[in-house]
Amino acid sequence: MFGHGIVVIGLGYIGLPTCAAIAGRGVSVTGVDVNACTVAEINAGRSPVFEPDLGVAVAGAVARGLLTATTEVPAADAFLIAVPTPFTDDHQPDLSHVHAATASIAPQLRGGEVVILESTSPPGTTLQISRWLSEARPDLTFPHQPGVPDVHVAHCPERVLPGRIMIEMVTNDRLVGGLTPACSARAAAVYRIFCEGEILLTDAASAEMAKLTENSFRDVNIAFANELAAVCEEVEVDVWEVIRLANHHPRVDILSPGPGVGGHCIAVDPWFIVSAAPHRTRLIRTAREVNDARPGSVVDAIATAVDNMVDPVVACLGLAFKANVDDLRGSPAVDITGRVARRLPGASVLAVEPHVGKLPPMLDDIANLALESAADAVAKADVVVLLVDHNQFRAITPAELDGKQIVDTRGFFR
Ligand code: SAJ
Repeated sequence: MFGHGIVVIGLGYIGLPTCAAIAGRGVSVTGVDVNACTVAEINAGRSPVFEPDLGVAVAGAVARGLLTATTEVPAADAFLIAVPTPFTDDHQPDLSHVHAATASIAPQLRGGEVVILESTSPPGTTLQISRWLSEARPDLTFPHQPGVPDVHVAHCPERVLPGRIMIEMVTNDRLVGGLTPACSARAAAVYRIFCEGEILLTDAASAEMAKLTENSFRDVNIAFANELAAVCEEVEVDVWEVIRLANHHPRVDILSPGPGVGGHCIAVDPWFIVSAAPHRTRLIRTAREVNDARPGSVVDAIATAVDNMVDPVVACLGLAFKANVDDLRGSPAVDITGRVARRLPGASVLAVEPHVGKLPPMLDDIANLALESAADAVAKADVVVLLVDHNQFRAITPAELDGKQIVDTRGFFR
């Protein structure tokens, strides 16, 4: 069925593991990326991104000749688009990468292919892809047009959790939303290659909304936890104890407060719902605002902790956007660490991130900020700020923290 191969466009945290999963089942796949360094790394059998078990899967797939990377889109039977869908400064979806990927597929179409959008996208994007393709290829028919289309188009959103991608890629249930039922059937065949979860057939717009809904559900729940944390601080009650107790109720399941919501999914996707229906999304928008306000509250708490100290040393534990990943994109911990160093020029700020060897560019030009090991940073610190609950920080003993001010944004040291 896939004798002319499968092409995956975008070789990041989703596209590359998808390539590895397909190749792992013995099916030939070509990965395409605009970044020539990424392409060269993969062709040398190495994964440019860290994710458990991905490196070994890429090495094996390349060695067996089942995975090749390139910067040019070749002809294929199936095209999967896994490129970023960020938002603009005013929280509007930026579909420029999806548009560019679609434009690069168009010249390769002969008829009979399926084009699948995996990137999380606002409602209507899959239909838009079909329209873009038909503008580029008026000689072919597409599913938004009457009749049997030459090319099928579907949305199959990725739903894997960073840190567990290689497992969830195979075991998660998969939403497959075609612009027509025939599009769904064609796209489902691609996922049957490697997906052991249930394949749920639906229409494209429902699949788009379902994916956005999942991440908004989580964002609203985290905002509730973060608001509770602020209330509990005010009334001097331990929020972690309150949530632990409340979660013993059989129908209550509150998530955890933290320093804010990071990454490139949960902090982004709710805005796609807001932008689709601005006057109907008071709750979803407010949740975003509550979560986005958290880093500022943590910076205030640190400023209060160092008040009256002379030449204080502040250790900020963790820079990643969440525990046990090396991904610093959209991380509240990076934001907080940078803001603390700038707001307290008399303080020495020690950033600790066991997963990176150097400070990220947005932090490396701050004079009073340096990268330090956990043990040394804690030993030198007057104030210890726990930002990310990495397993490595479990090694820090109560004796090491004795006598220091603690700002624990995740209830880690309780
Ligand atoms: N966070 C909290 N409190 C919590 C849980 C998370 O503050 O109780 C914070 C984390 O520290 C992090 C952020 O939220 O900064 C997001 O982390 P996450 O682990 O909840 O989610 P992501 O962004 O790594 O992955 C999510 C997943 N979506 C859901 O769980 C509904 C994943 O399945 C999606 O595939 C992914 O978004 C995506 O790509 O959309």
